[in-house]
Amino acid sequence: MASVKNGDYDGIRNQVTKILKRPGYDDGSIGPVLVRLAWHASGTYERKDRTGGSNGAGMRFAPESNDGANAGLEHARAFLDPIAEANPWISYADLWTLAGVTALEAMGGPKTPWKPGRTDFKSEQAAEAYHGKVDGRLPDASQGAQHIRDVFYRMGFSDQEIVALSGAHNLGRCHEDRSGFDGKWVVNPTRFSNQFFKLLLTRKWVPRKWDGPLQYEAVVVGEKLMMLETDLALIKDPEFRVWAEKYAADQKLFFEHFAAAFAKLLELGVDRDGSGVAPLVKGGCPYHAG
Ligand code: DDH
Repeated sequence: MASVKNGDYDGIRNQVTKILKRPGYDDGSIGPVLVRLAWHASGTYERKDRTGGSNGAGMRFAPESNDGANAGLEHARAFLDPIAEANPWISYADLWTLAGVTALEAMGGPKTPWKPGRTDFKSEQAAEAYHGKVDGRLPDASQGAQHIRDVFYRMGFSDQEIVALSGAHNLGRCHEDRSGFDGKWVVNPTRFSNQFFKLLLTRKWVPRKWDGPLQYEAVVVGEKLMMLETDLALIKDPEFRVWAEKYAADQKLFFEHFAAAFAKLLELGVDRDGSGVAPLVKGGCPYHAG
């Protein structure tokens, strides 16, 4: 991998775009798992004490790297390592989040505003001193609306933003050896769209009969699609359902809301100082603390 000039983030975007296609891996693209990496790197945020979030790239260290919810993301990180090694000037925290927005756009999704400035923890001890323990903060797919709200309200998201973000399940698939779940949500999982919401609302979802954890399948010949308990909560809960219906009917609205909520997610806990750098100071940037 060649290097690009210090500060050339478009050059990094190009390098990410070039490695997305990967015949033989899942559905032929590493795009979905890169989006998931950006989300899990950021989704540990706790607004009360301003810990967690993408700054620091704590997932390189235990216990975050060993969190069951992050199983499989070692592949996503490894896919990006050659870019990190060729360009030591970019932080892992910036690279992971930039790769997520780049992959989303390359798969037909909206352009998500993204800013650099994240810095990296130097060690596991530094990560723990700053964040405390962030493992166990990501959502559990076997639970319902209350759990989803507990997790996303903790980060400062609204019901509308929760439903928009959940539309990321237009992409990728579940892997039995990672989460225990199996299958994809939509027919074309490497193309971003509002299909997830359309399928959620129009198919009859029944529990799959298998030895694995509870998940749902639609009984339509020729389609082998799945939903998680947390996905179904988006239509069972009346407030969530209002947004699921709007997004199923209006892809443009979904894209706008998704890009805004995804950008907000990637910014959580990234408190930049006057020079545009987000220092790893306990409790966030001293200028904003309190
Ligand atoms: Fe997700 N997700 N996700 N998800 N997610 C999985 C895969 C992917 C939950 C559980 C799972 C978001 C929200 C939730 C993506 C993006 C996003 C898998 C399967 C599980 C389980 C993992 C595996 O086996 O490899 C739960 C629960 C929630 C919830 O909100 C309650 C959000 C907000 C996003 C986002 O990006 C904004 C993507 C992409 C994937 C596909 C990954 C892949 O490898 O393919």
